[in-house]
Amino acid sequence: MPANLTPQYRAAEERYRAAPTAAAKLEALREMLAVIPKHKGSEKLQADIKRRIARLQDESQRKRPAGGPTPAWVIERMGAGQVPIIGPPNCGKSSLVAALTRAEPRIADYPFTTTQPVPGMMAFEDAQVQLVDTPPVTREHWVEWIPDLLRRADACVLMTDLSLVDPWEPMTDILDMLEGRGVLLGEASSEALIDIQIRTLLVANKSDAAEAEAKLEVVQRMAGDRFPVESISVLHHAGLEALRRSIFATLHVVRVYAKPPGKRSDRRDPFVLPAGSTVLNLAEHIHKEVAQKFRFARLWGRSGVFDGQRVGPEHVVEDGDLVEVHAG
Ligand SMILES: Nc1nc2c(ncn2[C@@H]2O[C@H](COP(=O)(O)OP(=O)(O)OP(=O)(O)O)[C@@H](O)[C@H]2O)c(=O)[nH]1
Ligand SMILES: [Mg+2]
Repeated sequence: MPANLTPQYRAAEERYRAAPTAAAKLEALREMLAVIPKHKGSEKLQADIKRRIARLQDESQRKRPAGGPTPAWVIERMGAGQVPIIGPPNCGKSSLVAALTRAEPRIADYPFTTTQPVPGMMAFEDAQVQLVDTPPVTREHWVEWIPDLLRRADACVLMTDLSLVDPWEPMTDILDMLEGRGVLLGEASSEALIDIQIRTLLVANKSDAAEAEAKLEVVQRMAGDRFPVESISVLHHAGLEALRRSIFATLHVVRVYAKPPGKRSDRRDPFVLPAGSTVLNLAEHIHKEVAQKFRFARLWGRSGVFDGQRVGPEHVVEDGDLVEVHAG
Protein backbone atom coordinates (compact mmCIF):
# COMPACT_ATOMS: atom_id res chain seq x y z
CA MET A 1 0.00 0.00 0.00
CA PRO A 2 1.45 3.41 -0.87
CA ALA A 3 2.17 5.73 2.03
CA ASN A 4 0.46 8.79 0.40
CA LEU A 5 2.90 11.28 1.84
CA THR A 6 1.82 14.88 2.21
CA PRO A 7 3.73 17.99 1.08
CA GLN A 8 4.22 18.78 4.78
CA TYR A 9 5.94 15.42 5.26
CA ARG A 10 8.05 15.91 2.12
CA ALA A 11 9.16 19.31 3.41
CA ALA A 12 10.24 17.80 6.74
CA GLU A 13 12.07 15.02 4.87
CA GLU A 14 13.85 17.62 2.75
CA ARG A 15 14.91 19.43 5.95
CA TYR A 16 16.16 16.10 7.32
CA ARG A 17 18.33 15.51 4.25
CA ALA A 18 19.86 18.98 4.40
CA ALA A 19 20.24 19.16 8.19
CA PRO A 20 23.80 20.21 9.05
CA THR A 21 23.86 18.83 12.61
CA ALA A 22 22.57 15.82 14.51
CA ALA A 23 20.27 18.08 16.53
CA ALA A 24 18.70 19.48 13.37
CA LYS A 25 18.35 15.96 11.95
CA LEU A 26 16.56 14.82 15.11
CA GLU A 27 14.20 17.75 15.01
CA ALA A 28 13.31 17.05 11.36
CA LEU A 29 12.80 13.34 12.07
CA ARG A 30 10.44 14.13 14.95
CA GLU A 31 8.50 16.44 12.65
CA MET A 32 8.35 13.68 10.00
CA LEU A 33 6.95 11.28 12.58
CA ALA A 34 4.42 13.85 13.78
CA VAL A 35 3.01 14.65 10.34
CA ILE A 36 3.23 11.28 8.57
CA PRO A 37 -0.22 9.95 7.63
CA LYS A 38 -0.92 7.17 10.15
CA HIS A 39 -2.24 4.11 8.31
CA LYS A 40 -1.15 0.62 7.35
CA GLY A 41 0.67 1.80 4.23
CA SER A 42 3.06 3.99 6.19
CA GLU A 43 3.85 1.58 9.03
CA LYS A 44 7.21 0.50 7.64
CA LEU A 45 8.23 4.10 7.11
CA GLN A 46 7.13 5.06 10.64
CA ALA A 47 9.22 2.22 12.06
CA ASP A 48 12.18 3.37 9.97
CA ILE A 49 11.87 6.95 11.25
CA LYS A 50 11.68 5.70 14.86
CA ARG A 51 14.80 3.62 14.29
CA ARG A 52 16.66 6.64 12.95
CA ILE A 53 15.57 8.75 15.93
CA ALA A 54 16.76 6.05 18.33
CA ARG A 55 20.11 5.74 16.56
CA LEU A 56 20.73 9.49 16.53
CA GLN A 57 19.81 9.81 20.22
CA ASP A 58 22.11 6.91 20.97
CA GLU A 59 25.02 8.48 19.08
CA SER A 60 24.63 11.87 20.70
CA GLN A 61 24.68 10.21 24.12
CA ARG A 62 27.82 8.28 23.33
CA LYS A 63 29.72 11.14 21.69
CA ARG A 64 29.50 13.44 24.69
CA PRO A 65 32.96 13.47 26.26
CA ALA A 66 33.23 12.59 29.93
CA GLY A 67 34.82 15.88 31.01
CA GLY A 68 32.46 18.83 30.68
CA PRO A 69 30.68 20.33 27.67
CA THR A 70 31.84 19.88 24.07
CA PRO A 71 33.72 22.94 22.79
CA ALA A 72 31.76 25.04 20.29
CA TRP A 73 34.21 24.27 17.48
CA VAL A 74 33.44 20.54 17.59
CA ILE A 75 31.00 20.21 14.73
CA GLU A 76 29.57 16.78 14.28
CA ARG A 77 30.36 15.46 10.84
CA MET A 78 27.44 15.01 8.45
CA GLY A 79 27.09 13.85 4.85
CA ALA A 80 29.95 12.91 2.54
CA GLY A 81 32.52 14.86 4.53
CA GLN A 82 33.32 17.95 6.61
CA VAL A 83 35.09 20.82 4.85
CA PRO A 84 36.08 23.96 6.80
CA ILE A 85 36.56 27.21 4.85
CA ILE A 86 39.74 28.86 6.10
CA GLY A 87 41.01 32.28 5.08
CA PRO A 88 41.92 35.87 5.95
CA PRO A 89 39.35 38.48 7.11
CA ASN A 90 36.73 39.68 4.65
CA CYS A 91 37.69 37.29 1.81
CA GLY A 92 34.08 36.03 1.53
CA LYS A 93 34.04 32.79 3.58
CA SER A 94 30.61 33.47 5.09
CA SER A 95 29.28 34.71 1.73
CA LEU A 96 30.32 31.40 0.16
CA VAL A 97 28.68 29.28 2.86
CA ALA A 98 25.52 31.38 2.53
CA ALA A 99 25.54 30.95 -1.27
CA LEU A 100 26.09 27.18 -1.32
CA THR A 101 24.06 26.07 1.72
CA ARG A 102 20.95 27.03 3.67
CA ALA A 103 23.01 28.32 6.58
CA GLU A 104 22.75 32.03 7.27
CA PRO A 105 26.08 33.21 8.67
CA ARG A 106 26.55 36.92 9.24
CA ILE A 107 28.12 38.76 6.30
CA ALA A 108 29.54 42.27 6.56
CA ASP A 109 31.89 44.60 4.73
CA TYR A 110 34.17 44.90 7.76
CA PRO A 111 36.66 42.23 8.89
CA PHE A 112 36.33 39.76 11.80
CA THR A 113 32.58 39.36 11.40
CA THR A 114 32.58 35.62 12.06
CA THR A 115 33.60 34.43 15.53
CA GLN A 116 32.14 30.92 15.72
CA PRO A 117 32.09 28.02 13.25
CA VAL A 118 28.82 27.73 11.30
CA PRO A 119 28.03 24.48 9.47
CA GLY A 120 25.83 24.19 6.38
CA MET A 121 25.11 21.36 3.97
CA MET A 122 26.09 21.87 0.31
CA ALA A 123 24.28 19.72 -2.23
CA PHE A 124 26.33 18.23 -5.05
CA GLU A 125 24.10 16.14 -7.32
CA ASP A 126 22.77 13.44 -4.96
CA ALA A 127 25.38 13.96 -2.23
CA GLN A 128 25.65 16.45 0.62
CA VAL A 129 28.90 17.98 1.82
CA GLN A 130 29.17 19.75 5.18
CA LEU A 131 30.87 23.13 4.78
CA VAL A 132 31.98 24.95 7.93
CA ASP A 133 32.31 28.74 7.96
CA THR A 134 35.11 29.80 10.33
CA PRO A 135 36.46 33.02 11.86
CA PRO A 136 39.27 34.73 9.93
CA VAL A 137 42.89 33.96 10.72
CA THR A 138 45.90 36.26 10.36
CA ARG A 139 49.33 36.32 11.94
CA GLU A 140 48.11 38.86 14.48
CA HIS A 141 44.75 37.29 15.10
CA TRP A 142 45.11 33.55 15.48
CA VAL A 143 42.16 31.37 16.47
CA GLU A 144 43.50 28.62 18.72
CA TRP A 145 41.03 25.88 17.79
CA ILE A 146 41.40 26.12 13.99
CA PRO A 147 44.11 23.40 13.86
CA ASP A 148 41.88 21.11 15.96
CA LEU A 149 38.95 21.72 13.64
CA LEU A 150 41.16 20.86 10.66
CA ARG A 151 42.47 17.68 12.30
CA ARG A 152 38.91 16.37 12.45
CA ALA A 153 38.02 17.56 8.91
CA ASP A 154 37.93 15.50 5.73
CA ALA A 155 39.21 18.24 3.42
CA CYS A 156 39.76 22.01 3.47
CA VAL A 157 38.91 25.02 1.34
CA LEU A 158 41.64 27.63 1.69
CA MET A 159 40.27 30.96 0.51
CA THR A 160 41.93 34.12 -0.66
CA ASP A 161 40.69 37.45 -1.93
CA LEU A 162 41.60 38.75 -5.41
CA SER A 163 40.85 42.32 -4.35
CA LEU A 164 43.92 42.30 -2.08
CA VAL A 165 47.10 43.90 -3.41
CA ASP A 166 48.90 40.60 -2.83
CA PRO A 167 46.40 37.73 -2.53
CA TRP A 168 49.16 35.20 -1.84
CA GLU A 169 50.52 36.89 1.27
CA PRO A 170 47.76 35.75 3.67
CA MET A 171 48.14 32.21 2.32
CA THR A 172 51.81 32.12 3.36
CA ASP A 173 50.91 33.30 6.85
CA ILE A 174 48.12 30.78 7.32
CA LEU A 175 50.14 27.87 5.91
CA ASP A 176 53.16 28.71 8.07
CA MET A 177 51.14 28.99 11.23
CA LEU A 178 49.28 25.75 10.61
CA GLU A 179 52.52 23.95 9.84
CA GLY A 180 53.91 25.20 13.14
CA ARG A 181 50.99 23.41 14.78
CA GLY A 182 51.50 20.14 12.92
CA VAL A 183 48.87 20.63 10.19
CA LEU A 184 49.92 20.55 6.54
CA LEU A 185 47.47 21.65 3.87
CA GLY A 186 47.66 20.32 0.31
CA GLU A 187 50.07 18.09 -1.55
CA ALA A 188 53.41 19.04 -0.09
CA SER A 189 56.28 17.45 1.74
CA SER A 190 57.56 19.15 4.82
CA GLU A 191 60.59 18.87 7.04
CA ALA A 192 58.57 20.10 9.99
CA LEU A 193 56.87 17.81 12.47
CA ILE A 194 53.56 17.22 10.75
CA ASP A 195 50.89 15.09 12.32
CA ILE A 196 48.25 15.52 9.69
CA GLN A 197 48.04 16.39 6.00
CA ILE A 198 44.71 17.55 4.56
CA ARG A 199 43.49 17.57 0.97
CA THR A 200 42.92 21.23 0.17
CA LEU A 201 41.32 23.24 -2.61
CA LEU A 202 42.47 26.81 -2.99
CA VAL A 203 39.60 29.16 -3.81
CA ALA A 204 40.34 32.66 -5.08
CA ASN A 205 37.20 34.75 -4.48
CA LYS A 206 36.23 38.17 -5.87
CA SER A 207 37.17 37.45 -9.47
CA ASP A 208 35.13 40.57 -10.21
CA ALA A 209 37.76 42.82 -8.59
CA ALA A 210 40.11 45.07 -10.56
CA GLU A 211 43.07 43.24 -12.10
CA ALA A 212 41.75 39.96 -10.75
CA GLU A 213 43.03 38.02 -13.76
CA ALA A 214 46.64 39.02 -13.28
CA LYS A 215 46.42 38.34 -9.56
CA LEU A 216 44.88 34.94 -10.19
CA GLU A 217 47.88 34.05 -12.32
CA VAL A 218 50.17 34.85 -9.41
CA VAL A 219 48.03 32.71 -7.08
CA GLN A 220 48.09 29.81 -9.55
CA ARG A 221 51.86 30.06 -9.93
CA MET A 222 52.38 30.08 -6.17
CA ALA A 223 49.92 27.21 -5.65
CA GLY A 224 51.91 25.11 -8.14
CA ASP A 225 51.35 21.38 -7.64
CA ARG A 226 50.39 21.87 -4.01
CA PHE A 227 46.79 23.03 -4.53
CA PRO A 228 44.25 22.92 -7.34
CA VAL A 229 42.88 26.47 -7.75
CA GLU A 230 39.32 27.61 -8.47
CA SER A 231 38.47 31.22 -9.16
CA ILE A 232 34.99 32.45 -8.22
CA SER A 233 32.92 35.51 -7.52
CA VAL A 234 30.31 34.86 -4.87
CA LEU A 235 28.93 38.33 -5.54
CA HIS A 236 28.29 37.58 -9.24
CA HIS A 237 27.55 33.89 -8.72
CA ALA A 238 30.43 33.05 -11.04
CA GLY A 239 32.09 29.64 -10.88
CA LEU A 240 29.91 28.33 -8.05
CA GLU A 241 28.54 25.24 -9.82
CA ALA A 242 32.04 24.17 -10.88
CA LEU A 243 33.14 24.79 -7.30
CA ARG A 244 30.57 22.33 -5.90
CA ARG A 245 32.10 19.62 -8.06
CA SER A 246 35.68 20.58 -7.13
CA ILE A 247 34.90 20.54 -3.40
CA PHE A 248 33.33 17.11 -3.76
CA ALA A 249 36.34 15.91 -5.77
CA THR A 250 38.69 17.17 -3.04
CA LEU A 251 37.02 14.75 -0.60
CA HIS A 252 38.33 11.84 -2.68
CA VAL A 253 35.23 9.71 -2.16
CA VAL A 254 32.97 7.66 -4.43
CA ARG A 255 29.19 7.33 -4.48
CA VAL A 256 28.05 3.75 -4.75
CA TYR A 257 24.45 2.57 -5.02
CA ALA A 258 23.33 -0.73 -3.56
CA LYS A 259 20.34 -2.81 -4.50
CA PRO A 260 19.00 -6.12 -3.22
CA PRO A 261 19.10 -9.01 -5.72
CA GLY A 262 16.07 -9.11 -7.98
CA LYS A 263 14.94 -5.56 -7.14
CA ARG A 264 15.09 -2.55 -9.41
CA SER A 265 17.18 0.40 -8.43
CA ASP A 266 16.64 4.08 -9.08
CA ARG A 267 20.20 4.98 -8.00
CA ARG A 268 19.13 7.00 -4.96
CA ASP A 269 20.80 7.56 -1.59
CA PRO A 270 24.37 6.57 -2.40
CA PHE A 271 26.77 5.09 0.08
CA VAL A 272 29.75 7.42 0.23
CA LEU A 273 33.02 5.53 0.56
CA PRO A 274 36.71 6.54 0.40
CA ALA A 275 38.09 6.28 -3.16
CA GLY A 276 39.70 2.88 -3.63
CA SER A 277 37.03 1.06 -1.60
CA THR A 278 36.07 -2.48 -2.57
CA VAL A 279 32.78 -4.29 -2.98
CA LEU A 280 33.42 -5.87 0.44
CA ASN A 281 33.84 -2.39 2.00
CA LEU A 282 30.42 -1.53 0.59
CA ALA A 283 28.97 -4.74 2.09
CA GLU A 284 30.42 -3.72 5.49
CA HIS A 285 28.62 -0.39 5.18
CA ILE A 286 25.32 -2.04 4.30
CA HIS A 287 25.45 -4.39 7.29
CA LYS A 288 28.02 -6.41 9.23
CA GLU A 289 26.14 -9.58 8.44
CA VAL A 290 26.03 -8.86 4.71
CA ALA A 291 29.83 -8.60 4.78
CA GLN A 292 30.25 -11.80 6.81
CA LYS A 293 28.03 -13.81 4.48
CA PHE A 294 29.29 -12.19 1.27
CA ARG A 295 29.28 -14.55 -1.72
CA PHE A 296 29.65 -12.39 -4.81
CA ALA A 297 28.27 -9.21 -6.33
CA ARG A 298 26.85 -8.06 -9.65
CA LEU A 299 27.90 -4.71 -10.89
CA TRP A 300 26.68 -1.99 -13.25
CA GLY A 301 28.89 1.03 -13.79
CA ARG A 302 32.25 2.49 -14.64
CA SER A 303 34.40 -0.06 -12.82
CA GLY A 304 32.80 -2.97 -14.71
CA VAL A 305 33.45 -4.27 -18.22
CA PHE A 306 29.80 -5.10 -18.92
CA ASP A 307 26.44 -4.65 -17.18
CA GLY A 308 25.59 -7.19 -14.51
CA GLN A 309 29.17 -8.45 -14.37
CA ARG A 310 29.91 -10.85 -11.50
CA VAL A 311 32.70 -9.59 -9.23
CA GLY A 312 34.44 -10.76 -6.05
CA PRO A 313 34.92 -8.98 -2.71
CA GLU A 314 38.20 -7.28 -3.69
CA HIS A 315 36.79 -5.52 -6.77
CA VAL A 316 37.42 -1.76 -6.48
CA VAL A 317 34.30 0.35 -7.06
CA GLU A 318 34.08 3.70 -8.86
CA ASP A 319 31.85 6.74 -8.50
CA GLY A 320 28.35 5.95 -9.75
CA ASP A 321 28.60 2.14 -9.61
CA LEU A 322 25.49 0.15 -8.79
CA VAL A 323 26.17 -3.03 -6.83
CA GLU A 324 23.93 -5.99 -6.08
CA VAL A 325 25.41 -7.91 -3.18
CA HIS A 326 24.65 -11.62 -2.92
CA ALA A 327 25.11 -12.86 0.61
CA GLY A 328 24.02 -15.76 2.77
N1 LIG B 1 33.46 42.28 -4.83
C1 LIG B 1 33.11 41.19 -4.17
N2 LIG B 1 32.79 41.24 -2.87
C2 LIG B 1 32.47 40.12 -2.24
C3 LIG B 1 32.47 38.86 -2.88
N3 LIG B 1 32.14 37.92 -1.98
C4 LIG B 1 31.93 38.57 -0.81
N4 LIG B 1 32.12 39.89 -0.95
C5 LIG B 1 31.99 40.95 0.07
O1 LIG B 1 33.08 40.85 0.97
C6 LIG B 1 32.67 41.28 2.27
C7 LIG B 1 33.03 40.24 3.30
O2 LIG B 1 32.24 39.09 3.10
P1 LIG B 1 32.10 37.98 4.23
O3 LIG B 1 31.41 36.83 3.60
O4 LIG B 1 31.55 38.54 5.48
O5 LIG B 1 33.64 37.62 4.43
P2 LIG B 1 34.31 36.70 5.55
O6 LIG B 1 35.50 36.09 4.94
O7 LIG B 1 33.30 35.77 6.10
O8 LIG B 1 34.71 37.78 6.66
P3 LIG B 1 35.13 37.52 8.20
O9 LIG B 1 34.07 36.69 8.85
O10 LIG B 1 35.23 38.88 8.79
O11 LIG B 1 36.43 36.84 8.11
C8 LIG B 1 31.17 41.55 2.19
O12 LIG B 1 30.98 42.92 2.01
C9 LIG B 1 30.75 40.78 0.95
O13 LIG B 1 29.62 41.31 0.34
C10 LIG B 1 32.80 38.82 -4.29
O14 LIG B 1 32.82 37.78 -4.96
N5 LIG B 1 33.13 40.01 -4.86
MG1 LIG C 1 32.68 35.50 8.03
